[in-house]
Formats: sequence, C-alpha cells, structure tokens
Amino acid sequence: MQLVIGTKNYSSWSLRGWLAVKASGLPFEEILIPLCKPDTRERILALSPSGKVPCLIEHGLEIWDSLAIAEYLAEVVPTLWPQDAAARARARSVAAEMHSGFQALRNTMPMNIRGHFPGQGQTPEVLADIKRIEAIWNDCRAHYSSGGRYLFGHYSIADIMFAPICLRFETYGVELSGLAHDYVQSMLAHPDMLEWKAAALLENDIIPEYEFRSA
Ligand SMILES: N[C@@H](CCC(=O)N[C@@H](CS)C(=O)NCC(=O)O)C(=O)O
Repeated sequence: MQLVIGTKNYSSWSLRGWLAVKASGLPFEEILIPLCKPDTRERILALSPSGKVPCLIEHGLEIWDSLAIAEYLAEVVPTLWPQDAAARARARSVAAEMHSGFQALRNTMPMNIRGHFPGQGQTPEVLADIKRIEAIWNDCRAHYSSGGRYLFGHYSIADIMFAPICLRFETYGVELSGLAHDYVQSMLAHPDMLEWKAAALLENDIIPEYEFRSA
C-alpha cells in the first residue's frame, strides 16, 4: 500500500489518512508531496484522481478521501470502529459531522503544528464550532469511558477524524475543561500523533496560504 500525503505541518486531511493507515497496523509506503509548490498539482494529480491528498493506493486501486480510506481499512481491520453497533453508529455520526462540518474553525484556525497563536482566531462562529466539538467529546467520554481514554473507549476512526482539531487547540491555546480537556491530552500523547508531530517539526516550508491570518 502507498499513501500519498502533503506537508505534515499543515495537511490536516493527510494526517487523518496517515493515522488510519498507522492504526490498521498494515505496512505502507509514504509518498509525501510538499503542498503549494509549482509542481504540486501535477505531482498529486499523477497519483490522486481528485488532485487532493491523502490518497491510498493498493494494487492500482486509488482511494482519495480520508474517510473513504478509513472505511476501506476498517473492512480489513474492523476494530478501527467500535464493535458495538450502537457505539459504531454514534462513532460514524461524529466522524461524518467532523468530515463535513466545522467550516469556521477549519478556515479560521488552519492546522499549523509549528505555530503558536494562543487566544487568536476565536470569532463567534469559531467559538460555536468549539462549543459543539466540546459537547461531542464530553458526551462520548461520559458514555464510553469504561473502555479506555478515547471517544469510544478504544482508539478509533472517530478519534482519527478529530486528531487535527486537538493539534489546532494546542496551537491556538483553546482551553477546554473536564473530560474534553483530558481527551485532548490523551490524543496529543498518542504515539502516532507524536510521530507525525515530530516529523512536522522537522519541516521548514512556510506556506503563506495556510498560515494564520487575523480577520
Ligand atoms: N475531503 C478530502 C479533503 C482533502 C483535501 O482538501 N486535501 C488538501 C490538503 S489538507 C489538498 O489536497 N490540497 C492540495 C490542493 O488543493 O492542491 C479528504 O477528506 O481527504
């Protein structure tokens, strides 16, 4: 399997795809295409039909969306989702809500692992997104805490979908309390997150399009 990804400091969707492949335990080769270079589009399009990363390639089959990649891997490794049907339905709901929503937060607080902008970017729309995310995390942790430290106890695709949000909250100094606060700490301490973060910190590309800009 090959996973095509973008610049680790900035590419939140790449992080999700990469965490899913890592969590599957399956061997893979990483192909990193630096974002926003003159040849980026051409290089990504040569491997990913949508022109976006991440894209997983296996035996000529391309899967070009983070959630589709996670679902594909879960067919081989079903423990990537919670095993209980009701918990799995909830996990799919929150993963899909993340995948399709929180536009204000995503636009205003771009993932920038190297960055440090405490207290910035907290517009009313962003604060509403943060409130909803905090409610999801508190609710999941309150219901599924017996199985472990993650949203549905064991680490799952739901956590993977929210992983870049945890990194953003660190960059932008977003303070949470109680269960949600502890959840972010668990995610930031996950070995796969630490591995990605360490690699991101070694990069030195600065991409102005993905840097924080105050309104
Ligand atoms: N819905 C897609 C989003 C993928 C996406 O927007 N990827 C960005 C990087 S984080 C990208 O490929 N940007 C390169 C470009 O647009 O040229 C997913 O879940 O994978």
